Amino acid sequence: MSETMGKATGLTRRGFLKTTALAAGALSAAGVLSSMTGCAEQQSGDPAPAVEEQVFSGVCRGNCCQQCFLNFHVREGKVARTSMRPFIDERYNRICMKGYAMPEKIYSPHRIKYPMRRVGERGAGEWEQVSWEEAIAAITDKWKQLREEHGPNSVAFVTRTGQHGTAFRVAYSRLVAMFGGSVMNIAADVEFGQGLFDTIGLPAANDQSDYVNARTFIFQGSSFTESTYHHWHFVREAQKNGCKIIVIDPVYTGIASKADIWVPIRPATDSALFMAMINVAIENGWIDWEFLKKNSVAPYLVKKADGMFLRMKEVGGAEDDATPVAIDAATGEWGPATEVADPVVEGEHTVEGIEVVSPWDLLLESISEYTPAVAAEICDVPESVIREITEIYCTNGPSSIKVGLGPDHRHYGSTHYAASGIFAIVTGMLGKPGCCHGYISGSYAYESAGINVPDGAEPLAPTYMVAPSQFPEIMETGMYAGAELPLKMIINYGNDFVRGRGNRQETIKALEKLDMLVSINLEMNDTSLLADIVLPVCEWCEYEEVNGAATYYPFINYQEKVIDPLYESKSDFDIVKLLFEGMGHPEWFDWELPDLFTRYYGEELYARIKEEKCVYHQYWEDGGHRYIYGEDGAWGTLTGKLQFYTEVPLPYSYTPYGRERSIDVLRTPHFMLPNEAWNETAGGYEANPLSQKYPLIMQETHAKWHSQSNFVRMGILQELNPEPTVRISKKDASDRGITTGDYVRVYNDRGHVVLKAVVNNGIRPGIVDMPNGWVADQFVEGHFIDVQTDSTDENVENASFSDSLVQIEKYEVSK
Ligand SMILES: Nc1nc2c(c(=O)[nH]1)N[C@H]1C(S)=C(S)[C@@H](COP(=O)(O)OP(=O)(O)OC[C@H]3O[C@@H](n4cnc5c(=O)[nH]c(N)nc54)[C@H](O)[C@@H]3O)O[C@H]1N2
Ligand SMILES: Nc1nc2c(c(=O)[nH]1)N[C@H]1C(S)=C(S)[C@@H](COP(=O)(O)OP(=O)(O)OC[C@H]3O[C@@H](n4cnc5c(=O)[nH]c(N)nc54)[C@H](O)[C@@H]3O)O[C@H]1N2
Ligand code: SF4
Ligand SMILES: [Mo]
Repeated sequence: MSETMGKATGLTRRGFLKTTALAAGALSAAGVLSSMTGCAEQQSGDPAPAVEEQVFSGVCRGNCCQQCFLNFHVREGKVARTSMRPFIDERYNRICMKGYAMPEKIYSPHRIKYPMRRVGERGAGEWEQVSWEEAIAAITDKWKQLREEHGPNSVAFVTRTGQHGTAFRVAYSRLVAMFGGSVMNIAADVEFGQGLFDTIGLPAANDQSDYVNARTFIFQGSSFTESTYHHWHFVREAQKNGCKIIVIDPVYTGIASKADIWVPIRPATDSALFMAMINVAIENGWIDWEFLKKNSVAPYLVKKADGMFLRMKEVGGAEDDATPVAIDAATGEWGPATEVADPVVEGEHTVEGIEVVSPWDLLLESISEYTPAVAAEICDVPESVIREITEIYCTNGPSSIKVGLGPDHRHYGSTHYAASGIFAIVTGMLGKPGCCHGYISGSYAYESAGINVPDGAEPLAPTYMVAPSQFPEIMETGMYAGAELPLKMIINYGNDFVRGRGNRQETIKALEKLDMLVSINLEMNDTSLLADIVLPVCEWCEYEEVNGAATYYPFINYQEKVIDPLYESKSDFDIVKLLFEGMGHPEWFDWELPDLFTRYYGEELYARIKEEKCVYHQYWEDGGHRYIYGEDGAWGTLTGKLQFYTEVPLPYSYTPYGRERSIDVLRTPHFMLPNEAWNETAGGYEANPLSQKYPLIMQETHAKWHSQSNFVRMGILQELNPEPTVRISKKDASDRGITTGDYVRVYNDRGHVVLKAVVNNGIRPGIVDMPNGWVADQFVEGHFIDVQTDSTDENVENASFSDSLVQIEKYEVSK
C-alpha cells in the first residue's frame, strides 16, 4: 500500500520535465539535483500543492550494489520524482544522482517498448515489432528444435549483475535448472573472489558502519568515492577522529585526494608491494603470533610430498578424522591441532616418517626475494614509502584494507588480493572492530535449495558451465574442453554479454555463427543492438519485488508495484513464465509472485517485508551476523581458518578446458608478470616487445555516473558526464599533441575506439584510463571494448580487460 503525502507542488509531469530540462541546461550540478528532488520547488515558496501525491517504497537495484531505498512519488499516475526513503538505521541513509534520475529512466525514449525481431543485417538497427506470442514462439520453437537436434547444451544462458531482485534471480535460476544447458555467465570479479576466498575467506570485510573504528585505512585499487560512495562518510568520520588514509592506486582518484599518502603504484604489481610489506612487518616484529595460532593455519603441518596438510587419519587416527596435526611446542609431541594449546609454528619436521614443514616457512620462502628494495623497483614505489606505510598500518591500528576491483581486471589478479589479505592476516588486523580486509560485508542467500526444482519434478538436463573466454573458439571449432559443443543460441538477460567480454570484434564475429541471440532487457545495450530477438522488460518499479539477494547494506527492502508496466513490457518473472509455457511445462512455474517470495523468505518474513518495507537481514538478527567478520573465530575459508598458506584453492567453477592450473601461484603469495600490459623494463623484467608499437596500458574504472551500463543513457546524468572519455597523463598527451577536449583514436591490433581525451595530471604516465559502461552507439567510432583483451590466466576464468596495450593519436572528427 502506498502512502498519500498530501498535496504536492502542482507540477504535472510535463512541468517537472520542463523544470529539469531548464535546470540541466543552465544550472550547476547542485541546481540539477535540487530541481530533480523537488527542493527547488520547496525553497521557492510555491503555493500549496494542488495535485495529490502518492508515495511508494522501492529499491534502486542496478549493479552499483548499494541498493538504495527510494520513495517513488506518483502524481496523476506517473512517477514524478524519487527521493531517499530512510532505512531503519539512519546511518545508511543516502541516495545518489542515479537514484534521482529514476523518473527519466522509467520514461526514457531508449526503453525497449515491445518485442522486436531483427530484419536487417545484424547490428544494422532494423527491427520489426512482433507480438509476445510470436516472440516467445520464435524463441521456444528454436530452443526445442536445437535441444532435439544438438542436445541441451547447444543453448546457453548468460547473465550477470544487471538486476539484484529476488524474483528475478529465482525465476531465471529455475528456468535454467529445469531445462539445463550451457551456462556462460560473464566472468568478472572472479580473480578478486579467488584471492579473497583462499586467504581471508568469504564473506570478507566488516559492515561499513565499522569503518569509523579504524585508525589506519588502506585503499587498494578501489575508486571508493566513485564506486562505493555511500561508505565514504564512515571513513570520513574515522578520518576526523585521526584515521590515516593510504591509497594505493596508479590514478589520483577522489579517495586519493583525501588521503594522507597516495602511492601511485605501477599497475599489476600489488602482490610484490604487499610481500615487501610482510617482510618489513617481520623485520620489525609486527607479526601477531597469538592471533595466528588461534585463527590461522599456522599450527598445521604441510606434507612436503603433496602440499596438503597432514591429518590425523594419516597418522593412525580414525579413518574419517580429518583434523590437521600439530606439534606441541612444550613437549614436542604431535596430536590433533584442536587439542594442542601452544603449537610449533616454524621449521621442518618428521611425523611418523612423513616429512612436513610449517606453512610459515613456505610463506617465508615465497616472499623472501621481495625485499623493499626489490619491490621498489617492480612497483615503482620508493623503499622509504614501503617502510612508512607498513609502519603506519602495523603500529597505528586498528587498521583496515579496503580492496577494490582494479587489480581484478588483470591477469593473475588473485595474487594481489591474496598478498594484501595475507599481510592483514599475519599482522592480526582482522576480526576486531576497525580491522578488516575485503570489499563488502555479507553475501546473503536464503534457502533457495528446493525452490530451483519444483517438488516432484526432474530437471530435463544438467547445466554445463562454459567459460565465456572460450566463446569465439567454441564458435570456430564447435569444441569445448575436448568435447563437441555445438553452441547455437544464447539467451542473455540482466547482463550485457557483448560488453562483458573483452575483444568485442571477436565477439561480434562469433555471434554471427549463432542461430539465435535473444536479449531480454530494458534498453538497447550492446547485446540488444546485435540480437535477433529483443524482449522488453519492465522498469524496476513496475512490479512487486524484494531486494535481499545482493546488497552492501544489512537490510532487505521492498519494491512495491508503483505503476503499471509501460508499453508492452513485462517483468522478468512473467517472461520466464511465458518461456516455461512455450517449452510445454507451465506446471513447473505456476507461481504468482507472492508464492515465490513466500517460498524464498518464509511466510512470516515476507509478511514483515511487505508491511515494514525495510527489515534487517536474518544474518543480522539471529546471531549469524557478520558485523565484525571473523569476530566469532569463524572464517569462511575451506579450512575455516585464515590461510596464509592455501592447501586447496577455490575450485574452478568452469568445466576445465584443457588448461592446467599453477597451483603454487594460488598457494602462497606470488608476483606474476601481466600477460600483455607490461610496458617498461623494471625490476629485472623486460618490457613486452609489443609495447614498442602500443606503449600505453589501457585500464578501465567503474564510472561514477552510471552503474556499468545502467543509467548510461540518462540525459540528466549526461549533463555531468556527456560522453565516453579517455583519461591520459599530461606527458603522454603532450608527446602526442593532445589536449583536453580533443577526439582521439585509441587502437591496437584488436581494434580501435574514437572518444574524447581528458588530460589528467593525476594519472601515471604510461597509462590511459577509460571509465566503463558506455554503449556502442555512444562512441564516435568503435568501442572501448574493441581494444581490450579477452584472455584469462590459467588459474582463474576472469576477464582481464585492463591487461591491454594501446597506442593513442589525435583524431579529426568530420562534421
Ligand atoms: N569491458 C568490460 N567488461 C566488464 C567490466 C568492465 O569494466 N569492462 N566490468 C565487469 C564487471 S566488474 C561486472 S560486475 C560485469 C557486469 O556486467 P553486466 O551484468 O552486463 O552489468 P550491467 O551493465 O550492470 O547490467 C547489464 C544489463 O542488465 C540490464 N538490466 C537492468 N535491469 C534489468 C532487469 O530488471 N531485467 C533485465 N532482464 N535486464 C536488466 C541493463 O539494462 C544492462 O544492459 O561486467 C563485467 N564486464
Ligand atoms: N558508480 C558506480 N559504482 C559501481 C559500479 C559502476 O559501474 N558505477 N560498478 C560496481 C561493480 S560491478 C564493481 S565490480 C565495483 C568496482 O569498483 P572499484 O572496486 O572501485 O573498481 P574499479 O573502478 O574497477 O577500479 C578501482 C581503482 O583501481 C585502480 N587500479 C587499476 N589497476 C590497478 C592495480 O593493478 N593496482 C592498484 N592498486 N590499483 C589499480 C584504478 O585506477 C581505479 O582507481 O563498483 C561497483 N560500483
Ligand atoms: S545508483 Fe547506487 S548509489 Fe545511486 S541511488 Fe542507485 S543504488 Fe543508490
Ligand atoms: Mo563487478
